[in-house]
Amino acid sequence: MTEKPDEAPSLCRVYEDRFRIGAAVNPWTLAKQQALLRRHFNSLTAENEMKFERIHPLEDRYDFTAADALMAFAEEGGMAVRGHTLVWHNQTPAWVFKGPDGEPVDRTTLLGRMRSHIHAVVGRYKGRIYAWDAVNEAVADEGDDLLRESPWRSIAGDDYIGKAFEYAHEADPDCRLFYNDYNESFPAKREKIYRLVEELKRDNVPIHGVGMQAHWNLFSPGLDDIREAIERYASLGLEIHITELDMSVFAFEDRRTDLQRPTEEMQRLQEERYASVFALFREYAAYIKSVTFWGAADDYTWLDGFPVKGRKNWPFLFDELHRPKGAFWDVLP
Ligand code: HAH
Repeated sequence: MTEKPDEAPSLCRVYEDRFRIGAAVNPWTLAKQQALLRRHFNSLTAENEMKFERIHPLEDRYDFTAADALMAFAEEGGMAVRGHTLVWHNQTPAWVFKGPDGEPVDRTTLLGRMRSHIHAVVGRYKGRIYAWDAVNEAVADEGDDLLRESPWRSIAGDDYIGKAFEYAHEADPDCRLFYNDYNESFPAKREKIYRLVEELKRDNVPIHGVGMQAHWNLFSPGLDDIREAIERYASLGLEIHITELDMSVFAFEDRRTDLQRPTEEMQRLQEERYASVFALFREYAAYIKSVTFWGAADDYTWLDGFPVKGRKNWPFLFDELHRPKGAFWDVLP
């Protein structure tokens, strides 16, 4: 594909009748990628700045500085904001689960803390955040257990999930609330996520959507599995958001660290993959209302540190200098 940076259409504009195009940002990318973000994205998500540990590091201390700055950037540019995340087993400070004696608190105390946190955060941005990941990654990857072990679960019980949705719904009844997870397209995990969400719906929990993280790579998951996952989640009568899309150039088991740039073969495969997943997103645009990348351009990605520390990755549609890659042209409708 030839690159035509000057003629590149705005990605969010060409998709505006179908779904929002989002990017996860942090204070560094918000500064460095300003022009790119303004031109191609109409939704923003905080990569870290709205997580529990950042916003509420101590019981009596909230810090909204970075989150407010993101909101201001988005609102100045007429961009929407997608919230991430309220209740998760990671990036949650230890104080949440402990009493003054250092011992685990009881269920009532923990649910009270969850409710205060959710009311403070969701309430602060009421009417300004169109969707929140109310609960992130609660399903177990392996084994027969539906839910993963976590202090939320061991202290509050399995219905901590429903409670998170309830509290968020009290704080902003118009906000769309999502259950968000990874490996969402692998059949075994897909069925667990399906069961969880089906149970939540049966219990009249205010859940409005499933977030498919979509941390994918050049080889996996297969297109048929992605399609099947979309259909399965859509069959619950819920909205679908693609919440954390990136297309790693490495297979998950590939731990090589010697590449200075993506190979020609990687670029070709990435173009094909992006073309086919966006064709799929267009096909299911009646259900998919938002497609957020977990970053914007190849100069910054969390994949530079995961799963191999310090290994560069190139997972996006824009290169390290913010120029549209071949894959950019291939996702246009
Ligand atoms: C996501 N987890 C998280 O939702 C997001 O908040 C974080 O910034 C990056 C990725 C994906 C994930 C994980 O946490 C553990 C294993 C595999 C994938």
